[in-house]
Amino acid sequence: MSAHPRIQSENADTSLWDRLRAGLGRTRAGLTAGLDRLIRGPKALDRVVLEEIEARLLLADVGVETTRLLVDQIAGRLERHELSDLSATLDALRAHMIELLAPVTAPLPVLAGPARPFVILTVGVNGAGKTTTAGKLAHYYRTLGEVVVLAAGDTFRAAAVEQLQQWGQRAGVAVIAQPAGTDAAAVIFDALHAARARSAGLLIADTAGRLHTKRNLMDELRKIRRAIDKFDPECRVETLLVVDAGTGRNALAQAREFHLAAGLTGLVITKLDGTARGGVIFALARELALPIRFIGVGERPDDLCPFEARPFVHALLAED
Ligand SMILES: Nc1nc2c(ncn2[C@@H]2O[C@H](COP(=O)(O)OP(=O)(O)O)[C@@H](O)[C@H]2O)c(=O)[nH]1
Ligand SMILES: [Mg+2]
Repeated sequence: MSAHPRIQSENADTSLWDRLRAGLGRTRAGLTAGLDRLIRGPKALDRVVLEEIEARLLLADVGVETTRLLVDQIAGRLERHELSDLSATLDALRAHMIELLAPVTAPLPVLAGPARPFVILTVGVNGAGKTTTAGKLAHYYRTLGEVVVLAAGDTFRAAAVEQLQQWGQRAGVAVIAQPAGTDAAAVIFDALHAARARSAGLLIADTAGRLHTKRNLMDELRKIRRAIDKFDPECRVETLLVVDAGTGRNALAQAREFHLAAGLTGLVITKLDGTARGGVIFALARELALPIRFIGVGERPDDLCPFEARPFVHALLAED
């Protein structure tokens, strides 16, 4: 099992922490920029500040219910005069946010048996970042010392296969592919044999998100699962839904549908760097209760962070 590098703490100057912090910059700015100007002089915090925080949480797509939950907890403490200034208020908010995200903090254990690779399937709608995430994951686990094989399971366009091959080259990982139009389940079945032949501990399979109907898409995912079972019913499979944070509440609807059809085991939330609406992670955590395995904070191989509640929240609500 690979040991995940831990994001030490908000104080440690690790590159992982830097990327996380940079990646969350837009959401952080939306949540915190100029908040201190609302509090003038020795005047204590009041309802106005709380309303401002509430509005900002909503704008960041934290969601109505989750925002209410967070704000109510802060309001109670304000009334009891437990929070003397903005700093204390943000501390309290962070603590409640960490509580919300702690249950979905669960690093992905890559447990491969003898001659039986662990399988990661990236699934999700077109453009969510599946292929990019498959490539980043290959890089990530390769850096941890795993032998990794990539499978080009998006067989709809030649360009999708080429995109994954480029990622394979960058990561120094073999890519098993067949010409566009081949059955995806057959490609993945092939790739499983290739992984076994290379004693690979991990097979990461990309899939298509653009089948003409939802039904076709879900049938295809089931067919892929059957191919893996046929290879070895004891194979452990992580079905990772890749969702684009910028799609806001839509991410929730997608996740529910994919969960029903494909039985998700984890989430990757991508493009947090490109949005001020990174708060959607709280709604996803509360409403789906699925482990958030990784977050995407850019387009480079290193722009993938294992998800951990505490550093995430500290990067999100840092006082600049
Ligand atoms: N900024 C940013 N761009 C990303 C991230 N993940 C993916 N992308 C970009 O999103 C676009 C779609 O990604 P792709 O992997 O092709 O999506 P797919 O259709 O789900 O396979 C590409 O231009 C990627 O470079 C991310 O975390 N941050
Ligand atoms: Mg793709």
